[in-house]
Formats: sequence, structure tokens, C-alpha cells
Amino acid sequence: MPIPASDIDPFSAAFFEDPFPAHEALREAGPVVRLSRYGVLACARHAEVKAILDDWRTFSSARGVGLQDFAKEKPSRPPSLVLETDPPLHDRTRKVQARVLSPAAIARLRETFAAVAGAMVGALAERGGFDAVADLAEAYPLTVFPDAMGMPRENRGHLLPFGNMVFNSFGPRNAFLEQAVADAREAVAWVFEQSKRENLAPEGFGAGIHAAADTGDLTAEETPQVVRSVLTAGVDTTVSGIGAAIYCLARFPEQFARLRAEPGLARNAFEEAVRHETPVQTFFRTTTRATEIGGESVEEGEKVLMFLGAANRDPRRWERPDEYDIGRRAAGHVGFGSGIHACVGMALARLEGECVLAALARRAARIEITGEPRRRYNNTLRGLASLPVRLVAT
Ligand code: 8QM
Repeated sequence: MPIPASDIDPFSAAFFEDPFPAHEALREAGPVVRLSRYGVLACARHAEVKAILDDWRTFSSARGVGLQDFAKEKPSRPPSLVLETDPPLHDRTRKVQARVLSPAAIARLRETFAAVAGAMVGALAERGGFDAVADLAEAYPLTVFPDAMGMPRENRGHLLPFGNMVFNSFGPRNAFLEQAVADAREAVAWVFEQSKRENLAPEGFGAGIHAAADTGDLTAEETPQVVRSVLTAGVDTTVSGIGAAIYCLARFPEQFARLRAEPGLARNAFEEAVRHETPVQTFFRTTTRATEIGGESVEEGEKVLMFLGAANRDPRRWERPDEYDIGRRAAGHVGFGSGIHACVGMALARLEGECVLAALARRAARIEITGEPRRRYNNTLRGLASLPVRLVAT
């Protein structure tokens, strides 16, 4: 059977507003589809997306995980030493990040993260209404994450336009990317400066990564780049994830009631939001040899777009996929990826999500949406620009 073609544009405002009918069409078209606008292959079913993620030898990251093929064009920004590499380089850089962001290191942050979430949600509960994106989904990670990295207080807001630019850069060079680049001019210089060893406090994760230059695990030229990776990946993603969870709990009030009755579900409520909304919607791989995907022959050197969000609602894998259900077994979703590139910071993300949701469950009987939510358009990240809400008192 020939590979079917689709003219769906997954990097357009219409798609960002409501990707779900297009996701379904792509899943139903076949295990692999050609996106005629971009000349790339795409997979939207869970089985094929998972299989690609788990086979780095055939589906390489070293030619870039965006639309741009580094074998054909000079990368438009310095490639990440972990995201945009294969073993053995990938393993060397990843190992340092994994050691610094170990479960034990993250566990030590719990008390502080819970206290900050409690204080922030407490203050918001006192207000008549607020924006759940700016005032909580952005404010919380912008406080706890740079603190944990060992960064100074000033100008942390630059992390958002920086991430917005990078995540747009995985898509085509469209108006969203152009705008994001323009909006991130100051932020880029600032992030590069903050990644230097002398600008990171000795007890933070940043210093932990720089220490790898002393042991010879990384070079002094590599460590700032590996810090920058963590700064890139660690903010906009958790902003989108926490925003998704609040949006889910506001739209599914029976699930919020359940969370209040069983606060131990906070962690899974966040996990299920990552499945349901899937902050990181897409990534590419490039084939290193002729292979097959879902029984279809594919040539060497093909870019393959993985629709993580579509896989996370594939009815072949999930019962009632469009329902947000905080009691479901959400494990197995690909919102954090899978295989050797699976999110290295997921323990940190999960701790942030859990702390915010637990704080909301303690302080509110329900989350009421008081105005029109506005979506943020980004070539890779799915999230809201604004979500006006009010916490209804217990
Ligand atoms: C996305 O620079 C990096 O290493 C990097 C950037 C973005 C991500 C991951 C890594 C997946 C969260």
C-alpha cells in the first residue's frame, strides 16, 4: 500500500486551536502518513510513535529533532548536546544531567516546593479572580525552578521568551517562529550569560553540572551548553503542564471533587493532564537506514514527525481517551517521550505539578473559569496564554 498523503498543517493557528479532529484524521489515515506541505512523514498512533522513540539507531536525533535537517542545512542555533545527539555523545551529557536531577536530589526539594505552592495558592485564593496562566502556571515554575538551578532573582522572566523561541524553532520558519525570535532577542543573551559557572550558586543544579568539568566527565566548553539545555527544557514545559492540569480540573469539576476527597491522587492528576493535553506535542526523528514503519517501507534520510499528543489519545491504546480521569493508569503515555531521550527532568516536573495541584485541592472547592481562555500559538508546545479563573472557597 502506498503511504497516504495529507495536506494538514500541524504548524498553523487553526491546528493549534483545535488539533483533535486532525489528530484523528492522521491516526485513521494509516500508521504513517506523508505531510505534503512539508514533505515529511508523520505518525499519530501510539504504537508507531512509541516504537520510533524506542529505536534511536534507526530514528536518529543527531540530524535535529525539528523540521530542519542538519545533514542538509547548517543548524539555525547551536545544537543541544543531549536532545540533538545520538550515543555516544548523548550518553555522556545525559549522564551528567541525570546525576544532578536524580530522584534523591529532587526529593530533597519537596518541602520547599510544597511550601511555595501553598503560599502562592493561598494568596490567589484571597483574590477575587486571577489569571491561572500568568499568576500560577508561570509564576510557580519561574520561582522554584531558577531557585533550584541556583540562579539570581532578577530577570527570570527572560526564561519564557527564550523557551518560546526554542520550541518554535523545531517547526517551520513561519510567522510564529519569526515573532518568537524577535521577542527573545534580549532573553538569548541573558540565558547564555546565566549559564556560565560564575553566575550559578554553588548549591544549585547549575553548579552540579559545571562540577562535571572538574572530574573530566565534560569539558569546560560543554558544561555551559548542558546547563543551557536544562534552562531551555525546564520552564515552558512545566508552565504548559501545570496550566493544562488547572484547565483540566476546571473543565472536569467531578475530577476536582475526587482530588479533594483523595489528595493522594495529585501526582496522577498531573500525569493524566500531561497525557490529556501533552505540552510537548511533536518532535522529529530522521531515519538512518531504509526501514519500515507499521509495515510500510520508508527510505533512509526521511524526517518523521511524531504526534505525541495524538498518540496520547489513540483509542487503540486508551479507553475514553478524551476524558480527563485522575484515577486512570496514565503510565505509558508518551508526553515525556520514551527511550534514551525520555525527559531527564520529569521527576522535577512531577514534583512541581503535584505540589500545585495538592495546594489547589486544599484551598478550593472548585476552580471556576470566569473568562474566555486564550491559546498560545507555538510550533511545538501546546498551552494557554491566558485562563481567567476564580477559586471557589471551601
Ligand atoms: C524539550 O536544549 C535541550 O537540550 C532541550 C531543549 C528542549 C527540550 C529538551 C531538551 C523536550 C523538552
